[in-house]
Amino acid sequence: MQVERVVLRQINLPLVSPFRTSLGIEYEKPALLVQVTTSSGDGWGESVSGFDASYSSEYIEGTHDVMQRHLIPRLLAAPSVTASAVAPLLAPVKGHRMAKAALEMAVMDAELRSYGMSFATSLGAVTDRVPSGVSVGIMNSVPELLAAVSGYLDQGYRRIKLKIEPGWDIAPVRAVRERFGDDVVLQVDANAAYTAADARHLARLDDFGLLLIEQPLDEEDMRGHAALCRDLRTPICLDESIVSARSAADAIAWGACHIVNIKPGRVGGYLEARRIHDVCAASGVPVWCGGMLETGLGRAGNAALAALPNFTLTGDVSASDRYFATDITEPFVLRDGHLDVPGGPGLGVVPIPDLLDEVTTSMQELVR
Ligand code: OSB
Ligand code: MG
Repeated sequence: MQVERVVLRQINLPLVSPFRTSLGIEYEKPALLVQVTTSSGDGWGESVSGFDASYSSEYIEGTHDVMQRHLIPRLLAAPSVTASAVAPLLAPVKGHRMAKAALEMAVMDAELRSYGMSFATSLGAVTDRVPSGVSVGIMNSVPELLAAVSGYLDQGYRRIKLKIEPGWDIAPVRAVRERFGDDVVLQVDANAAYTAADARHLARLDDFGLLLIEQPLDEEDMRGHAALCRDLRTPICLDESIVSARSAADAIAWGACHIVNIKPGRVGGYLEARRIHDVCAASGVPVWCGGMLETGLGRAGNAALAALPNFTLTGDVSASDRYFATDITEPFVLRDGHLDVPGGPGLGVVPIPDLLDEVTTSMQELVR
């Protein structure tokens, strides 16, 4: 299959409520979408890079730039491309995993559609629905947080993740535990807001029966995370630190995590995400699927990934209405606390043209 044309489209979707983390506050969700036209049909991809470079070094304008200058020319010049060939083809360009992930996703969507095969089947899914968790941002007050958590539990979410930072950690976690009880599956995510010197403070979270603490320290602080693994009773999960199957294998070997959050965008695509799943499975390390407030496109792929056998923990794959009043695809809905894994060819969803046009802020076409 040959890539004949790539359309880059930046969109901006308003969020139903602001999402605050230790990294900052987001009112809207930008995304860079990729539409490839190949000799075997079209495919869609979504980059998870954001406005600023706060979560990782990648950001949407940088993603756009490296795609058009360095990555897409390689795709267009290749005599034959398959999803599996995308990463090797783009490997001479260092880094930029979010950009590479979106391009691989689009090629994979086109390829699988041409076979009539779903992402789920192709990746090795073993279920047709996945339990849904929700990531709850930092709020202005504990009562506001309790109201938000109460609403999500009423909707049926199976697991609550609280964003934490210094000054918003022990008290909100205690309040949620006291109000909703020990049966609520509860975890926290610090997005690297602490340092090794905070170990004693973080150990106070051990009182609350948390499933895990996600990325407490800097993404490069492997020794610090290994020390926390030894000193805390609560399991440590890595997000930002895990950028490849190799880094996952290293983190496990160094005792730097008990659990891994897998985000396809962060690790260069669904195929590397599956390799991380496999490495973790071989080491007895459970994984779960993270999220980056994706549109229905990324959500479709994430739901498929989350259906693999070692995704034994509930992911941040929430329903579309947790994020957007109107998604750009048919919305994902919560049924009995689960999302259905799309079973149609490729991602199993496509953007709805009118909805897409409404939120598009710029477009660029590159041809062979
Ligand atoms: O650390 O998991 C994170 C959103 C943006 C950037 C980083 C993170 C998140 C989330 C949201 O927690 C998860 C979701 O998509 O619901
Ligand atoms: Mg995280």
